Amino acid sequence: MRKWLALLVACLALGLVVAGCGGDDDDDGGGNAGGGAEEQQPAETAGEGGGTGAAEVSMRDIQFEPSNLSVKRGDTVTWINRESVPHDVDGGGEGVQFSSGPEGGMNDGDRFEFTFEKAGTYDYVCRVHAPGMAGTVTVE
Ligand code: CU1
Repeated sequence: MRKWLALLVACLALGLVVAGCGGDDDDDGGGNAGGGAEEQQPAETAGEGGGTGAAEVSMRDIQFEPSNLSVKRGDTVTWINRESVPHDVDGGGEGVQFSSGPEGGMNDGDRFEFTFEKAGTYDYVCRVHAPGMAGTVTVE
């Protein structure tokens, strides 16, 4: 009776080891397949005159990042507040004004988008932290 029990325990132990190895093999196969399936599509190239581009400015550490940005005519710039300090975007140039709204109206995670249709230089500030928190968008 004891021999039979020992054999049963041995079989169970062996079974666990085999099952463990099988699981590892499955994981490896899945990982390889996942890596091979990842294909990077080439970035969409802007047509003549641009107009489909997008750029992002983060508001972090009481600064715009990047504070100097160059885009093409028709590009949309998105400002995103990435900290718990309230900010805003307010400025203009070339006879065009843009504003995210009330002073300090952008909270953590809030976004403001503006599409630049006219070439030129646009200066803007965060009214809460001006003049230290300022930026420029150059539209080509
Ligand atoms: Cu600010």
